Formats: sequence, structure tokens, C-alpha cells
Amino acid sequence: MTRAQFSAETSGGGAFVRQPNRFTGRVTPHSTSPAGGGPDDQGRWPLEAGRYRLIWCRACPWAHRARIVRGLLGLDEVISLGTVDPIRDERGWRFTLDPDGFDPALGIGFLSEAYLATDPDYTGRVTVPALVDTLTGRVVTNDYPQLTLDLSTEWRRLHAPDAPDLYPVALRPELDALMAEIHADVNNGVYRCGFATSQQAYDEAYTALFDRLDVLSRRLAGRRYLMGDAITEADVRFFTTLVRFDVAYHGHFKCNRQKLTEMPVLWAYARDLFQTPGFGETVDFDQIKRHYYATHREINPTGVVPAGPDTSGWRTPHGRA
Ligand SMILES: N[C@@H](CCC(=O)N[C@@H](CS)C(=O)NCC(=O)O)C(=O)O
Repeated sequence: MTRAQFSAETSGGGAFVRQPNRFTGRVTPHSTSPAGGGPDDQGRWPLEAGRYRLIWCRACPWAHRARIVRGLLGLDEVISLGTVDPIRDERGWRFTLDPDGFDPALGIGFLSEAYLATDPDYTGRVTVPALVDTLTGRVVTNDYPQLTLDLSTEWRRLHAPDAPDLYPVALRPELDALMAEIHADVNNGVYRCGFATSQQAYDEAYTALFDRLDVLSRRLAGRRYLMGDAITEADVRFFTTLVRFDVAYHGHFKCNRQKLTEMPVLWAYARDLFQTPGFGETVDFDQIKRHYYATHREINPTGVVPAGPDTSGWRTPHGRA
């Protein structure tokens, strides 16, 4: 019998079906709770600078997008950052990068402590990103797609004066549809390739992935960013998968029709973003490789981490304008 990386999230046909997000609180200026209060009766937490903490892992694409959006919007001083080790042990994400092994703001050694403090019966995977309330230690949300959209919209009052509009109202219908396609075929598509336990499930995911990359490559041949002249949330979401493509997905997840470096438009587009303030400095290729190759033991039982590829090309001129 084939063993799945996450058996509770694998269908009878061998396809990877991602678990739903358990915590879906929202931080919003529309909360009726006072400052320092908990969520109101609609699950809305009060908007406050310095209160909430974003827990991320440098290796994780879903957490990485929150880290980038936070930076682009100038929320670095407003939402603090806790970073977990890319290697989990049997107790999950741990704060072993902090000097004494505890997150200094939350006082916990494992992210699971915050999940269980919020829901003692929680049995799903403990995931990053998570936005945690530093006053109570409770998880506000691990709903990664809503989290970044909320940073753009609900947190606007606390943005830097020159913050970009990553989710412009006029573009939302097209942007939402585009992001749904990118999620299904690319962001989650690489996981559907890597975690498939049947040939058919893998073949379907692989075909959808590269068909979508071909469509996006044609789109980006005629425009600098996915929605035109300005960076939007869609670019952030696409970037976090592209930047992991050659170091992790091409080999580890068998997404190997081409490497990113062999897809000229997408490679130049990804380099353009990488060299934009707020993107490249958040990327840690070493942690990305160690996380994927060393923790998914069902698909890489030895845990050996490859030495390559050479990533020096990311800083070479991209030629896009
Ligand atoms: N919250 C989502 C996406 C976030 C996610 O999968 N994050 C990964 C890291 S890239 C994680 O935290 N995994 C924990 C685990 O696999 O136990 C989910 O539950 O699938």
C-alpha cells in the first residue's frame, strides 16, 4: 500500500486534498470590541498596532506571501514577526531559531501550544502562517488567503503612506479569478504533483501545472506584472511558488518539464520581483531546501538535501520594464 505524506488529506484516487483552515478570525477596524478586547460576536478582532504577531517559516510559500505583503505595505513595525525552524520534529513547528528556544513575545516553544490554547481539541496539522494575539496567546487566523487580503484592506489605516494597493477594487473580479487559477494549478498544483500517490493524480496535476505556466508566460510576455504595470497580490502569490521551483519543486515534487531557468519569460519575471525591495531579501534558499527535502520523509526517505542548484542567477539583470 502506498504511503501518503499526509494520509488524512489524500483521496481514494491518490490525489492531495488540502485540509481547510481552522481559525478564521479577522482583524478589522469594524470590530465592535474595545482595544485590548477579544473578538466580537462576529469573530472580528480590534485593529491595533503592536498587538498581533505573524508566525512564519522562511521555507513555507503560504507564510512567505504574508511576510512579503506585510513588508510591502509598511506593516513591519505594526505586526511583529516570529520565525519557526524550517525543520519540524514530532511536535511540529518549533522556535529553535530563537536563542533559548522560545518565541520572545509569546513565550512558547512550539506553535502547537498556541493552537491548543485556542482549541484544546484541535487535531489537524499545525500550520504557518498563523496570526497570533500576543495578549492572550490565541490564534486569530491561519486562513492564509484571507490574511493577506485583510492586510491590504482591513489594515489600511496602519499602512505606510506610500504603500502600494495590492488589491485594487476595480481589478478584483479579474484578480480573484486569476488568483484562483494560480492557486489551483500552481501554488497548490506543485503540492498536488508532489503528494500524489497514484500515477493518474500526478499526471493530472503535472499537466494542469505546466499548462497554466504556459498561459501565464504568454500573459507576462506582454506586460511587466500579472495585472499590468503595478504589482498586485497575484504577483506575490505567483512569486512564492516560482522562487521555490528549481530548488524544491522541480526535483522533490517531480515538477520537471522544465526548470524555471528554462522558461525565459517566467524566469525574467521572477528575477524582476526578486530584485524588487521586499521580495529577494525575504528568500532563504537553504531553509527552503532543508524544509522540503528533510521533512517530507514519505517522498524523500533518506532526508538527504541536494547541494544544488546554483542560485546566483537570481541577481542577474532581468531586462524587463
Ligand atoms: N493552512 C494551510 C496551508 C499552510 C501550510 O500548509 N503550511 C505548511 C508549511 S508550507 C505547514 O505549516 N505544514 C505543517 C504540516 O505539514 O504539519 C493548510 O493547512 O494546508
